[in-house]
Parts: sequence; C-alpha cells; structure tokens
Amino acid sequence: MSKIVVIGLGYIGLPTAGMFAHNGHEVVGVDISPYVVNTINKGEIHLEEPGLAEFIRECVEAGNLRGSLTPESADAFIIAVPTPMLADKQADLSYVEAATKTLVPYLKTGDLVVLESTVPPMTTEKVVGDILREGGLDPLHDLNVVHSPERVLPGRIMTELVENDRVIGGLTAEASQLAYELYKSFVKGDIHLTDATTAEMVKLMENTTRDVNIALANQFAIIAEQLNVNVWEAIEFANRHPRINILKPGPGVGGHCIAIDPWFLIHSVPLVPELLVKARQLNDFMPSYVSQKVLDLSQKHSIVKPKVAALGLAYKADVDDPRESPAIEVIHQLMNAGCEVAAYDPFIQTVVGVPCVESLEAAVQDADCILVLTDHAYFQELIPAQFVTQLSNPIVVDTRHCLPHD
Ligand code: SAJ
Repeated sequence: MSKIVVIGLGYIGLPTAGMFAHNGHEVVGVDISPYVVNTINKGEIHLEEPGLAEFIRECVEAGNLRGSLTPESADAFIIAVPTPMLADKQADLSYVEAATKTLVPYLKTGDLVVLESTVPPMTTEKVVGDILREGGLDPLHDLNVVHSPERVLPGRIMTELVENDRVIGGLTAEASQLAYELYKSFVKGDIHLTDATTAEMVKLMENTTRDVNIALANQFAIIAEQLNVNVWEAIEFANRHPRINILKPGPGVGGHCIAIDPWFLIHSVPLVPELLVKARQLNDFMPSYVSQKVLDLSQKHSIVKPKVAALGLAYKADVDDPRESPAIEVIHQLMNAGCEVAAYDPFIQTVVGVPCVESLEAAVQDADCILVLTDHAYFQELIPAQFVTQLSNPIVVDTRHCLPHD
C-alpha cells in the first residue's frame, strides 16, 4: 500500500484517485478549487461520469480518499491537470508547471512522479525535469519520473481506466518499473514500458489518428454530396471491406482532446506536418459547411430568416459536455447570419450565448428547419414523422445520420 497524492481532480484525476483508493492505497486528491475539495470531502462529485459518484462516495466513506487544497508528503505524486491550447495553438503548460512547482517542497528521495496530462513531446524530460532540477532534485537519480498518459473515453472512463492497456514512459527504466507496480494495482489491460518521449508521442498519435480519420470521413461527405451520393450508405458498404474502417462524418470535432492534441504534435517539429494541419483545418471548417447548408436550403424554400430547431449542444453523443462543441459554433454562425435559433439538448440546460429551450416540442414549434447536431440516443429514438409533418417547410439537416432516413 502506498500513499498517493493526485493533483487535479477533473475528469481524469478524480476517477484515477478513486481507482487507487478502491485498491488499498491512501489517496489525497488536491485541487485549487475549494468547491471541488469540499464536494469530494462530502463524498460527492462535481462532474458527470457514469458510475463515478457511487465510486467516490464509497472511497471517501471508507476513509481512503480525501480532498485537500495543498499536497503533502507521499510515496507517489500524480499530475492530472488540464493542458489547454493557447491562441497560437501552442500547448498551455502553465497548469503542469504550477502543479510540478507545488510538489517540489514535498518530494523526497525515491518518490514517484507521474505526469498523466497530455503534453507535447519532451515535456516530461525538459519542462517537468527542469522544474525539479531548479528545486534541487535530480529527476534521474533522486526521483522516479514517468509520463503515463490517460487514454480513457469520456462516458466510459470507469471501465476504460481498468481495461485499457496503459503506456508508461520513464526517464529511467527503474522509474517505469516503479510506476508499473503502482498502476497494476487496478489496471487489467497490459502495461507497456518505454521512455517518456515515446509515451508522449503515443498519446498524441492516438488522438491525431482519430482526427485525421474523422477529416477523411468529412471529406468523403463533402464529395458525396456533390455527386448526389448518400455518404452513409457508401461508408457502410466500404466498411464491409475487411481492411476498411471509415469513421463518421459530422458537424466537426469537439471536446478538449482531439481538436487540440494534433497541434502539440504539429508544433513539435520544424518541418510542418501538412497532412495533420489539413485534417485539422477540414474538421474546423465543418461547422461553416453545416451552417451554409441550412442557409442554402432555406433560401431554396424562399425563407429569408429561418427559425432553426437545433437539436444537440454536447460535443458528442450522450455526454453533458459542451466544451469546444461544433454544435455551438454552428448555432453562433446561424445566429450571426440572422436565423432565429431554439436549441435543445436533453443533457444541457444552458450555454452562455445560446438560446436554449426546455423541451424538444418547444424547439421544433414553428421551426422552418430541424438541424440535428448531436446524436444523443434520445434523438435517435425520435419518430420524425410526428413533428416534421407539422412544419410548413420540412427542412431536416441531420449532420449525424441520427434520425431514421425514411
Ligand atoms: N467524431 C466524429 N466522427 C467519429 C468519431 C468522433 O465526428 O466517427 C467527433 C465526436 O462527435 C466529437 C469528437 O469527434 O465531437 C471527439 O470525440 P471522440 O469520441 O472521438 O473522442 P473524445 O475526445 O471524447 O476522447 C478521445 C479518445 N481518444 C481516442 O479515441 C483515440 C479518448 O480515448 C482519449 O482518452 C481522449 O480523447 C483524451 O482525453 O485524450
């Protein structure tokens, strides 16, 4: 059993702290927000993730997990803070730097320091390593420092934390081995040991692969539309080939990972990786493509300022997370073009700057156009005939192939 300090109690840090606490470790979860710390100490949680609330309540009640505003001495320290993107699309490492600095006074020889946040290549070695060196600690000899990227899918975090394979990249082989021993207390997937920079690149390659593949699907959708081909049917048939797996086109790529991480890779080398840049640009263009489609169809039906029922605000199906959601970008563009928008999402009640309504019925009432932006199961179960026929101009733009086609 070890004592573990987890810095950052967000979507990754909190479930990870819970996993260690459930598996016999004493865990202190540290966050800069007093609200978050108080909520955890009451045995409650401040974010939505299936299975997490019960899990954390049990750890806190059992006395294995507590929240704190400051770190304390421990055997292992896990950094799980955000790495957002700056306006120039470089990584904002300020949270990683601040977290590392707060740890320095509590570190002793032999401690394990794990960076879980997604970071540009060389961050563990150079950024974290330099801060530790400035604090008088040699990251190669005094401490065991590793990068072990989180790889779990929002909505399935509690399952994937346990079942997914994990990559651990240490600044030394001893550090990797020590982290391996710790993580195997709850990881059932295989744990692969490597060096820190390889682990950083593995994580970025995963999300970049998804971004490029989504861009390819979106490119196919744009081509198919011009050829009057149903792209969903074409993809379904192409995917019957044993070596083809085309992803789904849509209104763009949202969330705080896949739209950001490719830039960390792009900026890590002097020679611009054009393919990755083009994929990012194409996915970023999709909200404009969708909003223009709505405007073109409205014009075709001689509607000057269409009323649009926008269904879905979350960045993807069945989550309550509107961060970087392409749906919100599409809605803003339509509003800027003079459309009247009524947005409805069964998981999200309000988003600043978006006119949200409380029900599907309220959204579609008097609408000229129904625009599906997120493929929540709730929308997939709808029977469009029940409300589309009430519209005077039944324009339906289903960006997710969510409603039944007929
Ligand atoms: N999307 C499409 N078409 C698709 C798949 C996704 O348009 O075929 C869109 C979604 O609607 C969404 C965006 O892409 O807007 C991203 O969704 P996602 O489900 O692909 O990924 P995230 O951001 O929720 O989580 C990803 C995961 N990475 C991979 O699957 C490689 C997860 O495993 C990572 O841990 C997470 O990023 C992260 O934290 O980095």
